[in-house]
Amino acid sequence: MADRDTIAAIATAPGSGGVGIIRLSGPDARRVGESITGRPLRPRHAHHATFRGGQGEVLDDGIALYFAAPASYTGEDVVELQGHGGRAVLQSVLSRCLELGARMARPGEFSERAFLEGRLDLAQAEAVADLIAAGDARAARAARRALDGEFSTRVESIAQGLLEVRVHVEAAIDFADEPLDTLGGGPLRSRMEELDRGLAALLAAAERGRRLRDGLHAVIVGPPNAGKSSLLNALAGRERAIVTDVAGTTRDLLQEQVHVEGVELTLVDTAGLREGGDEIEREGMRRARGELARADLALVVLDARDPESGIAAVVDSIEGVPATLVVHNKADLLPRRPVDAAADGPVLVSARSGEGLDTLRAALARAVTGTEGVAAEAAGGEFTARARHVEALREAASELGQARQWLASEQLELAAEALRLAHDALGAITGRVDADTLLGHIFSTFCVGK
Ligand SMILES: Nc1nc2c(ncn2[C@@H]2O[C@H](COP(=O)(O)OP(=O)(O)O)[C@@H](O)[C@H]2O)c(=O)[nH]1
Ligand SMILES: [Mg+2]
Repeated sequence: MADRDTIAAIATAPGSGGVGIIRLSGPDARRVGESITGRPLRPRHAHHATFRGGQGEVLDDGIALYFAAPASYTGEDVVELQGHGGRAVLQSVLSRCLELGARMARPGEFSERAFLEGRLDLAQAEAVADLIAAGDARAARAARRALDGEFSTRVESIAQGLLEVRVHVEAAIDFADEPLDTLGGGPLRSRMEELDRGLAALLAAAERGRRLRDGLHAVIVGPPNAGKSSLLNALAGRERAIVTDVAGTTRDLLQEQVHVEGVELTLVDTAGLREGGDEIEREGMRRARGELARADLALVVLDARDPESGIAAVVDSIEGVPATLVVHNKADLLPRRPVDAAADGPVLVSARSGEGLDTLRAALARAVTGTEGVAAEAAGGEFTARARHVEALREAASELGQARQWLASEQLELAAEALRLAHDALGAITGRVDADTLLGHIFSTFCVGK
């Protein structure tokens, strides 16, 4: 790593703030920091210093911190110059760093170096970005757990199990004349079954983690005038959509990001679905149906006074949407309330009075992460994940399934290959793939006398 260059960037958000931080990482970080401050920098010591330009002119003053490799975020020498949080000031200090030989960092390059130096694995590095982007406390907690390695540890533990199974299978190949059962086939099979179950559980958790990170695409549908736009406004907490008592008011799609109980939702308001309408309205309905094709959830809004008549127009278009949540709106207009609200029945709300909205929010949050997600959050075991992770886990699960089939028909070489692919898929999540691991294990743990 000695040939790596030194990078610099403004680490604080653009705009003005009380404090602004310039971060340097790399072999020259200390030299650059010492030139700017004109004083030696001791590791892990806060130095009050004047930051100076090339002519000795004062650019700013503040605190300089030096973290000696490997005990730093990136694992390299790191210097932080904390000055005043103004753009011009920070820019002038940054320019001085570049004059002294540092290079502008690319986005994410500090975390990339942390990964390359083994300070973080890939899933953790991704969690850093997710933590910064987290829109609320629940998503932030989940990203924090992924960053702490909760997800990576579970991946690693299954990868370790796969490794042991691979070692066993590879060794058995050398004794191909003997039946597998005399070579420990029974325990091997049950071990693989156990790994299969572990992988399925981890996949489900990662799937929830992905929804928690990416949010959920929920499309509001229903007949005209049921109060779809009013409900969007009520959930968004602002008058986003135009509401009138003229049927066919909403024609275009309207999107709004909404947070419910820590989960991010993209709510899409659509034109009411009904027969007829003018050309614009029909185009609106066409768009509504198109939007439903990529929805995770259909939020079906019906008039509580007459839910049955509205549902007919909607029922065909929500076919194929993975989840549906039915809402009966305008509860305030009901002469009397139904007494038995079933837990999984329609949610009764009034977009006008706000009644029932909390129940609706809870139902939406459950729809995103499922009841397991709510339990996982309560147990403090939720973590964020990305589509890439979910894909890799799926691939690992499918290869492991293949391997079990090959093993059942005693096709050891094919089983070994499928296990290798499963193992590689898991390795891609944390970025810790190396062929030598297997070789190392085979030679260190087995003595087959050959
Ligand atoms: N009383 C009452 N009226 C509502 C409620 N929600 C919507 N409305 C009214 O119903 C009409 C249609 O509402 P809108 O949101 O435009 O319905 P959309 O066509 O489904 O989008 C408007 O006059 C709203 O003020 C509600 O909960 N209670
Ligand atoms: Mg509308």
